Amino acid sequence: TTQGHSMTWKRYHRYGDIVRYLEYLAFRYPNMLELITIGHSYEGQPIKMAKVSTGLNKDGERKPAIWIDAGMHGREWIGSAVVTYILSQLVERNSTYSKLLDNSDWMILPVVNPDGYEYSHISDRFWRKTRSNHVESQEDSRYTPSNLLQFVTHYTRWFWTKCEGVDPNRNFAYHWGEEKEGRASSDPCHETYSGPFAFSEPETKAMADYILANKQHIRMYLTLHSYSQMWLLPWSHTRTKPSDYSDMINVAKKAINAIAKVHGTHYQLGPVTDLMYPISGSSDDWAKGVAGIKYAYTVELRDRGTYGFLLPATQIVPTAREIWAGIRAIARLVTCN
Ligand code: ING
Ligand code: ZN
Repeated sequence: TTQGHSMTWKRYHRYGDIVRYLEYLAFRYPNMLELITIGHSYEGQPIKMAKVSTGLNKDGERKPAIWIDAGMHGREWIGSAVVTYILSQLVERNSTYSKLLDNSDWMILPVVNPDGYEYSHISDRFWRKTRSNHVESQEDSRYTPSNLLQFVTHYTRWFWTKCEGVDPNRNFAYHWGEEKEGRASSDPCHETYSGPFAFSEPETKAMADYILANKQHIRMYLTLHSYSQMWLLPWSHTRTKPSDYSDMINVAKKAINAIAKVHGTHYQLGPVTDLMYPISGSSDDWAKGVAGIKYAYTVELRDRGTYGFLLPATQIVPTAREIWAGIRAIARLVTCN
């Protein structure tokens, strides 16, 4: 096309289109956008993060940054569409957002799990996990005369169920692998398999390494999921509240109020333990508990179940507009010293 990329926000795009758009932005706006390959997926795809910055602040220091990731779960396409929309606003409409960019840097990772994202486009629309294989290395997958039964059972189960992959949002190294009453499983064939060990997945490891190396600059951690329209805050692994819980709630309230003003969309606010169930090894808990980022949130985007993961593409722009309004409403609050 004449515009140099194929992103439309009128349909959902494959990972290749998203990467080409990031490359286009890096080429077209080299003074604002740096494209960083933070690692590679299990299947070898590059994991690309866009860092948006208009340079040092007036005191010659790096500006406080806001991190946003999406596409941790394959089937949750809306998140990646929303963050690329946010990127397009920040970068291609930078004069509108010059005040915002004077005070903050942005680190935007559109697809944390490119293997799962692509698999959900090509093979299984409802694929959630990564695409690694931790089962073949298990003992019962090798035949010996004494384990014939286990061997046959193993491969029968392997054939009929979806045992590949790990749930990235159970794979972070903070209270990892605690099953409790919650939804994290040690069964590789389960949707919420937490992996053989924390950060077993190259995708979560790459993200965590990058965040740790830059944690002193990051003031807010946002991870976009879908669906159910909720603005969730830590802790996710326990019903205990963080000591600065009221600060976190106050900021989040401003976000959901700003969201509601755009199209009247209502987002519920609370810890995931109240609104859903306790979960161990999630990225928001890790961002707060290990990386020490005070404002760490998981946002569950549209809708509330009418279409669920199959959210029509006509809702990309409305969803993106309201979420961008919500994030802008709190960006200044979290970045002023
Ligand atoms: N939901 C999240 C999940 O990973 C969640 C819910 C929120 C977990 C916050 C942990 C922390 O299960 C989706 N849709 O993935
Ligand atoms: Zn998710």
